[in-house]
Amino acid sequence: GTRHPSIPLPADLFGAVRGNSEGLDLQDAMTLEDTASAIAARADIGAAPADSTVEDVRTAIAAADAAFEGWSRTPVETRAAALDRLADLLEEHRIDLMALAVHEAGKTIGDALGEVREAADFCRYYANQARAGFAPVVLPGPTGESNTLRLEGRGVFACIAPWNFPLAIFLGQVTAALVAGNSVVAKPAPQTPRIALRAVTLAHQAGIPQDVLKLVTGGGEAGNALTADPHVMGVAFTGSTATAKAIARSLVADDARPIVPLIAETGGLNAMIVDSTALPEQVIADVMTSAFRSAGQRCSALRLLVVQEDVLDRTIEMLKGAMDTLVVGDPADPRTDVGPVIDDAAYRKLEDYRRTMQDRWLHTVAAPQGRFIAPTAIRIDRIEDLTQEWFGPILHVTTWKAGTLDETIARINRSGYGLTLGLHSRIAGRCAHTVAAARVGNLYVNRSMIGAVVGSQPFGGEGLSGTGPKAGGPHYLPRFAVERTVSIDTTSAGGNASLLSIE
Ligand code: UN1
Repeated sequence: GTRHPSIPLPADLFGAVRGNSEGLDLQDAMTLEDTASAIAARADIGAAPADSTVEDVRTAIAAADAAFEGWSRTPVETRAAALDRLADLLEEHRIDLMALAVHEAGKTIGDALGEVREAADFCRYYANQARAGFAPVVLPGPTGESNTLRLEGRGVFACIAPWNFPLAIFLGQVTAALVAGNSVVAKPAPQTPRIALRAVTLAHQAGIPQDVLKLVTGGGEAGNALTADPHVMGVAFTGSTATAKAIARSLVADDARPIVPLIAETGGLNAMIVDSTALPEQVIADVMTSAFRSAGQRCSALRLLVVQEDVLDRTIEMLKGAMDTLVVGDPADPRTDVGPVIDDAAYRKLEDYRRTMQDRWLHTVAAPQGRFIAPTAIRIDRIEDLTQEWFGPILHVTTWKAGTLDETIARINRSGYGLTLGLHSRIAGRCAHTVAAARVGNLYVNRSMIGAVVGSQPFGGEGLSGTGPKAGGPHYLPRFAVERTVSIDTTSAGGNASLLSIE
């Protein structure tokens, strides 16, 4: 029969993890087999820390509040150097961290390595951004005046992270807030407290004072206590759109409370448009990665493949062949492509939906017993038939007709989400046109739609997908800070230069 393209084999997957970290070359340090057996040997991850009570959350906020002033006055270089040390520690302890990503979050080994790399990349990127952007700027001004613009921390920042990037997104939020001069109370998702605890321990080891970074654990109750507290001066949140809206409401509920920023990165209904000029093998490889890697548990993941009608049959044939090569199972096994979904509730929800749609299945594959959702492609008639984000390895497929590209993009935009969009086409004008018409934060042309690289592909959406600014981009850090302009009349003080050095 025909040889169908598949997603990369684990060995390639392992090597293909991208990042811009200048540190250790993790590939050379250990073979995949050595890494896998070291991770297997760490299967016992112990009990999860107990959930924080509302009182614990209050105590943590009070400690962070008291520590803020001192940290805020700590030179930017000192704060940045702590992040660089943390990046080094993450690399040094990568096997322990990867083991937690595998055994606590169900990540495959390739994804677990990506976690460590991305977390280290965030540390180094924000450290350098702060060095470049947080020095006071002397502005040109009227003669006889000195004008200086400074960026300073806001106070206690709450960082609320998701379970799907329990190290990278968790530390991305935390390190941005810290290097900008805030103290932080961080809450990981209730599914992944161990890896967060390990990350916070390493951050303290790297020189972040104990009270400058506090960890609280738990679900909605702890989260509410955190965001409703009037001492919290800003929130960074990644998770569901519904929770982001609830947080936004809690931030404005108290009339006496300062107006504080919410940086939210939420869900998506991400589509990929494929036209009849696209390279079929490339399309299939990119669809497989985008829809099924990480068991579809990325907010960037492909949910809706929109194929030009005349290449639909060929695309489905090739997709089926590629799906048949997927290995679903134990994430600690280096051959696995698709691991489990995060918990029983997620499994039930996805499996019920998958079963409900059985008469619309284009294809599904074998999956072992347990919390595994079999990767499945589902035929839908119209773009509008996909009305919610199914956070798992479930791909929807529909069509568009030649001559309706504008309308197709408009219909995709009308979902209200605006996170990622893919386009596969070899018509140059079509790419330019899509770039102009798409309303998404990340548009990917002739490539996969996941795996945004820190510093190169600032990540985040608009509309129901979040507020921005984009993580791993040049505008992220300033949102964690207040801007203060100091203007001094240097003539009335007799030109006394000592007035200009503000203590
Ligand atoms: C998310 O799933 O919350 O581009 C974010 C990516 C990741 C970000 C996903 N860097 O796939």
